[in-house]
Amino acid sequence: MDFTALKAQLDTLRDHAVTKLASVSDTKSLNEWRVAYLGKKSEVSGLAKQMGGLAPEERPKFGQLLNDVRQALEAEWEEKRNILERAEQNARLSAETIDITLPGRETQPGAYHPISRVIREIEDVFLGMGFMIADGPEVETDLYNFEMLNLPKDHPARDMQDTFYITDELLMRTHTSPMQVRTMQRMHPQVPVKVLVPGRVYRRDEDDATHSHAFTQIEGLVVDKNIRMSDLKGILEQFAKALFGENQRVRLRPSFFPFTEPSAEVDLVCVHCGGDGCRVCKETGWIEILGSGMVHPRVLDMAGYDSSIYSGFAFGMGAERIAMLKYGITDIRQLYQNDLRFLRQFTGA
Ligand code: 2NL
Repeated sequence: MDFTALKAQLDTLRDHAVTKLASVSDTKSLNEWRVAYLGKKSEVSGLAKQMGGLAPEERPKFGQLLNDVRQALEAEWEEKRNILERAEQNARLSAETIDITLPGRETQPGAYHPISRVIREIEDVFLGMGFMIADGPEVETDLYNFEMLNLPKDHPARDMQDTFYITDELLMRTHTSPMQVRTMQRMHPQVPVKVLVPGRVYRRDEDDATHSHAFTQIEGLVVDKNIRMSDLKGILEQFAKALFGENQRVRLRPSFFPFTEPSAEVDLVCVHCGGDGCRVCKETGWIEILGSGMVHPRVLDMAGYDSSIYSGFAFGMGAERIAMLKYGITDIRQLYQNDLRFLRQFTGA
């Protein structure tokens, strides 16, 4: 192989490499180009190996030419790499662009369930009057749910018909009174006892628009010396005004509960007609909101408070009933169905 032929091969190779490089359009094929023309097994390296066939005085000259071509191709490669990297970065940047003019995703704010709202509001009222708040188990013993509340073994309220029994001795509480009994036992001999107990209770009822086999009871209890019926009425009047407006009044009607004596049903001026008489109050002008009474002496004595020294009053209401009156809900079942169209109506303050 003579010098001229070898140089011609080198020139062809360089021209070929430059032409090829012009069509390279991504960094992957640029790498392949580099391996093909500048790598250890490349054609340029192949020509270098043939240098040995030249006359000794021609070798440095060809070596020089080879180096010039190598450097020229290196420089071309470098330039191409810069162009491609810049282009690829620009493509990446514009693909990742965030369009800040797009509207945001709508968020659905949560809301307290109307029952939770009523519980909180009533708790606030009674906390303000110095009551403490207690809660406890929904599975209760016969002793605390019935016996301690003056409901002896043969009492009709203990019937399988009315109570969800788990065993002979265990049942789903039918009222929150067991926690009031426990509070009295824990507080004894301290007075006053002033406690409010909100919680779920269970009764074997047929569900309809105004009844549920599981509902939320809120019970209150006060025990001290010299507690009278007028104390009960005063507290309930405060409660009615706080929940239903400053000009509310309450009315007590005689009633019966095994754990209070005397007992009274408490009415509110009809929230619908203001007392004039309408369909809601069945033309009476009054709406029943809770049951109450003076704690039965036997209940006080069993809990540890000597009924010849101490007296007390108690009351109980359904949070569902209060919520229905406050928010104009006509079917109690709406409070348990978790229909968002219903619940979203309570997002306001
Ligand atoms: C109701 C009516 C009432 C009581 C609950 C009570 C509790 C103790 C002692 C005496 Cl520890 N009484 N609670 C009294 C009268 C009525 O509830 O819940 N109507 C829905």
